[in-house]
Amino acid sequence: MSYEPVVAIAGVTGAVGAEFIATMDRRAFPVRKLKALASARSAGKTIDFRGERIVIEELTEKSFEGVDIALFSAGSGTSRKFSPAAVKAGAVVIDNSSAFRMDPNVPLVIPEINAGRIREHKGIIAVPNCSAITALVPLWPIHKANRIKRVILSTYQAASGGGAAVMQELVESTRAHLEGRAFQPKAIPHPYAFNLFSHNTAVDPETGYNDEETKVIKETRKIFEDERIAIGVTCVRVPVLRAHSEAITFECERPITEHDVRAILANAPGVKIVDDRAKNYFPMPIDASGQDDVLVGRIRRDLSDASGHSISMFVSADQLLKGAALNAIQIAELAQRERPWFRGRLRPKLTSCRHRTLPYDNAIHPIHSRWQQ
Ligand code: NAP
Ligand code: 2RA
Repeated sequence: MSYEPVVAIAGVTGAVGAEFIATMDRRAFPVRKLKALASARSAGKTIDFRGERIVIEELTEKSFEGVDIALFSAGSGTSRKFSPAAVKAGAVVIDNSSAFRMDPNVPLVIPEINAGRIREHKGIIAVPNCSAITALVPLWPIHKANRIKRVILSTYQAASGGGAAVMQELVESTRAHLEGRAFQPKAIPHPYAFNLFSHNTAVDPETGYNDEETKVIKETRKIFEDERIAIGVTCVRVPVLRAHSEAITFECERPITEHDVRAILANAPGVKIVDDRAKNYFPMPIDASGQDDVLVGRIRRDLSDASGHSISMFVSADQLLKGAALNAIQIAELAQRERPWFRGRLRPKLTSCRHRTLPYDNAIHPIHSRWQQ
């Protein structure tokens, strides 16, 4: 008999929450029962899931009785406050916020890179920052083939990265601008229509780096398990509704050509090459939106490095999907498939499976082919 978990979504009314529902449906993720959780503001509203109308409940510490998998996407404060109760109730928390990412006891997982880390969880598995995921899915197979010493990346981050309210602000401020009306910014601190601005997270007065940039640097080192990798990041919010893009230049330990990179990425899980010089057709957020892969193009030699160790490229990915909901559901699929590694109710089976080899023990592992179908 197949195992069907009880799933709770904390933040079901948000931009990521809506994609949890859509992604579970699209991938036919087995769900015995869905608990829809949000703030008191949304309690009593309903969502539709697989033909059923589900009433949204206020998230409280009592929300997790009988829950196997708790998908959190309601801000880091909410994750910090309620995840312990979910873990105590026996659920595995898959958290999209930054609350636990750098906790040494919490695996920080991009399944295409380090799926095996899931086995080490103590109740919480963290989904990395979406700008980090977008860069690291294509950089990892290159790093495996020829260690990357240094990365410089600049982001072009969509409104959707800031949540439903920021998307709405982009639409409303653009409409107001076109109609010649004044618009008072509410969700972000700057005018958004026909503008861009440095990422709207706090800036460290000492270093000049904002929180988003610091997350990319720290999380890359944790996921790659490489503290020596040198990273320079500039994060910028652009007036694109959905899907982040990034200009990335990287330097490898040994010489590397654009042909090497294309050959590596041609078979890389979660990557699609979009690189048509003749048609000047490269990754665009409009093409990245609503699909699972990180689109990679403009693969070319970095002319500023005469040694031939450096490559530049441009990528786009739907950060609501691969940067958040899809990555979380991929983790849930692995955890569900390997459910003896769960805690709580499923813990009794753990002992008998402790020494079993998982299918994803190698860095690039066989189950990727199934994800790509
Ligand atoms: P959003 O559209 O603003 O949605 C926020 C959600 O959190 C809503 O469902 C909201 O419920 C709920 N919420 C807020 N405060 C709550 C509380 N005290 N108790 C219970 N629920 C509460 O934001 P989002 O873009 O979906 O992002 C949510 C989380 O995912 C954040 O931690 C964000 O950093 C992370 N994340 C987002 C992205 C992205 O691309 N957007 C990518 C990676 C990670 P109400 O509707 O009831 O207020
Ligand atoms: C952003 N990284 O785009 C975030 C998603 N929460 O702001």
